[in-house]
Amino acid sequence: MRNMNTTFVKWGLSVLIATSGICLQSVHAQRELKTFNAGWTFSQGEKPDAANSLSVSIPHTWNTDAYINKSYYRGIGWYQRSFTIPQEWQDKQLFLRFEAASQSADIYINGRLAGQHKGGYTAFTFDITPYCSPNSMNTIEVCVDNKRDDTPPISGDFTFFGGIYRDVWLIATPKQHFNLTNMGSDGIFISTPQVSEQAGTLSIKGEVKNESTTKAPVEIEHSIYAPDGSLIQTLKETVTLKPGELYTFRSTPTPIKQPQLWSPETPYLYRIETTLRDKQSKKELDRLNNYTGFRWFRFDGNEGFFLNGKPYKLRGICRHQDQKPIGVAMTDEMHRRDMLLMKEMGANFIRISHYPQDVAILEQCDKLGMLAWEEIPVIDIVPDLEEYYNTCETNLREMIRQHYNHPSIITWGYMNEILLVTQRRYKDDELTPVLERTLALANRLEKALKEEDPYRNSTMAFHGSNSYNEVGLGSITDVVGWNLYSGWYGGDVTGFERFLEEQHRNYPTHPMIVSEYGAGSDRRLHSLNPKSFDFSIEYQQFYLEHYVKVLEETRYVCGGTHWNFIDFGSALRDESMPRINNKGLVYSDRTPKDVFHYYKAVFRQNSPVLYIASRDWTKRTGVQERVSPVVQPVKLYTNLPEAELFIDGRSLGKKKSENCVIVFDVPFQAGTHFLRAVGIHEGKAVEDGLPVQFTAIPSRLTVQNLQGLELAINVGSNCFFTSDESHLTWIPDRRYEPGGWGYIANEKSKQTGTQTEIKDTPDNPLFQTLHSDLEGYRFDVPQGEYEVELLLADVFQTSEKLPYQLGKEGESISLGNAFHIYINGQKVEEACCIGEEVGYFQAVRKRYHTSVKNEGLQIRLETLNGKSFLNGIKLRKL
Ligand code: GCB
Ligand code: CA
Repeated sequence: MRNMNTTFVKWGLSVLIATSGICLQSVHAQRELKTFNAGWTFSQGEKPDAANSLSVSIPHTWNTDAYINKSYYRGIGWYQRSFTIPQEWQDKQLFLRFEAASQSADIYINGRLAGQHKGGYTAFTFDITPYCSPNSMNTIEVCVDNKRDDTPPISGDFTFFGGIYRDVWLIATPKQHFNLTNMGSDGIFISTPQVSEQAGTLSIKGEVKNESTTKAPVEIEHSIYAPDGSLIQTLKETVTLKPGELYTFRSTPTPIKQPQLWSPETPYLYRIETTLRDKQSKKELDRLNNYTGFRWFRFDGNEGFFLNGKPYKLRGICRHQDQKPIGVAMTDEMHRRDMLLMKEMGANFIRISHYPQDVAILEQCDKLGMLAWEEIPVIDIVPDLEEYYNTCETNLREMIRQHYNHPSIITWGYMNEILLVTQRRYKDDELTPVLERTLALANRLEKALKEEDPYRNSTMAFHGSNSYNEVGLGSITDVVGWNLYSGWYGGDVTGFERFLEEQHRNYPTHPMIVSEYGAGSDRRLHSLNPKSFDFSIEYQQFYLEHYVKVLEETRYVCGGTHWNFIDFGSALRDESMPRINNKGLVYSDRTPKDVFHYYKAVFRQNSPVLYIASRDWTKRTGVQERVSPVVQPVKLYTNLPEAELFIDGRSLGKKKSENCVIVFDVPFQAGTHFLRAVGIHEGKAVEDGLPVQFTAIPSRLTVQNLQGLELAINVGSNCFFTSDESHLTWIPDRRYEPGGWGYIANEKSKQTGTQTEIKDTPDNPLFQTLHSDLEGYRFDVPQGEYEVELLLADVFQTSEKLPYQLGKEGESISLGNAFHIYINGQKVEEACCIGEEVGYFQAVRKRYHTSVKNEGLQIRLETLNGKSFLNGIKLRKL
């Protein structure tokens, strides 16, 4: 492999030079473009409402409410602004380009409909010249609608943010120009039909438009520049354009000898500058720059993926495009930042999921070196609606034409888990027509895809069910993607490799990508005994350490794309962080989770990674037996063969890494400790250091250690939960032992939980886990005055099952739970019936003051009807 750093520097310089060249010339260039983002007003509702409009600038979404409400606003929004046309533009052709408006847009200029577009993720450009008045104020109104059933997506595990959430551009060109209205593309299509180490062929196709009423003799020139900026070839063609003509040109440059191949490690880009000139005067009319790269690739059912003739594991991630709290109204630099982070992590592949994204993403893929799969959002189910099929096809063609020139793209996709909701909603005879229309749409999209782009592959993503093969979807695309969650939504992690083996055995010629795998995690939750669906940081690590190893070791799997790079917005999701799908490798604000560094250690074998994987858990708590240290595991992620860990300068020894993981048993005492890890790479020390604060909770309560102690227990859970609000840690539930404290259970008692959101608390996980039918809780405390706090939420009511909660059933019903609560024999709650009185899935906190003589402190629950339960308990000496 090449030294990445030098390549980067080299590349960086050449682009700098190239771009500054463009800037200088653009003063004289005939095409002018500027953002049209500022100065809009916005109002929500069927009709524009000037009285209730807000000033906004684009990018904009009206759906920041989706971080607060399940029922976020889906409907119509109106954008309005006015503008005048500069004197110099009077004879020009004017275009408005929207990079995206979700999910549909109708554009009115001076009250006349100037264009309509459906699809919330592809760009569109309209010629607005005929609608504008050159000498007076013009108004533009855009009606955007994010509640459409004829536009994909109609279902999916993410928020369908509405609004004009990507840049808008105003473009002025002379009457002769490259075609701007070919499905949102820039009218030039560059491909590399044959590439080898010896030569790379290029094909340039494009369209020129003559808007004038007279004929126009023009010349079209292509200049091809090498990655270092040197000109290597120029091709010229002259043509006389008829009035109104749309002329298609095709050029085949002489093959480039020994091209500098593009790869994630060597992202060499060739620039193709295409210039349109007036034939006589040589005056420049229009000019565009496109970048291409020479690479070839193939997906193989047995041997995996190959890039430029060599086996190449696709080490990837999927990426959504939002960021809490602003939603999808992201700036270009935010998109670019995401790509830099993925690159830093060592990824070489991105699944741009589940829809086309900002061109800033594609540009970064080309420049930084990241292979890409891009797709349209046909998700969960295909409706019975002709207009929907048409929109799907249009959106697919738009995506391909708009991003055609990006060498990073290797495959296009068009369906995700399309049988998931289908099979849940329809059974037997009812299912047949739905399967038929799904197959018909898949075949139609496959055909369109290959018409648009014969040089790339096609892909679909399936959920872990063989039915895709049985109904015939499995053989439509070139590559099959599997979204596999064994060990999360059901089963255990080894179900992952078993599924892959079985598929490979039965369909050995299908090239496979693991298009999704992931587990949720919440920084507030930690466990020494992690379990599936506990949302602890530790379970996500365990799950991913298993999956990544399998992906790395299984040759026939082309690669994987972790779900998802970010914690993303999904308004309908409940779980530990309602409205956020927290399977990210980085938090919403892009702070990396510790597990990001596991990927980094595995993916970046050539640069040393040594990382103490406890940034997500720097404030630890544990239960201490008298004065003995509390031993807790501390993990290192490293690609070094071994490393040593120190606590406060004292060595805990050296350990060998396995699968880029080392776990040390670290003895903690109350207070702040400094952890330091040291390893050796090529004779030089590699280090990492981290302060960890430890809080010790006494296993036996005494007058001394009760001073200032808040003994808080996350009843029903194996997890430590630290509240973001109070910073208090609620420790895992534990059984009472004489002299200590804990729960008293009987054979009916059960630790259980719910994924449903609990209202009126930011501390969802605390209330989502509970212990039912307990005898009670006991604390052997010395005499004194105490405050006892009980946390209660009745979750025994059926909750709606969401389609993407693969395999998870709704909660069991048990209405009318009622129980008495006693503290040291005194009844403090008579027939406590939280569900009926306060509401189900509702957080309740109750505090009681009590005096203890010699008997210790006992909380007892006595069931009257249904179940008794306790979600959390806290004890404090007054
Ligand atoms: C899937 C879906 C994706 C979901 C993901 C999940 O299979 O394709 O859209 O977000 O699972 O987290 O459940
Ligand atoms: Ca709990």
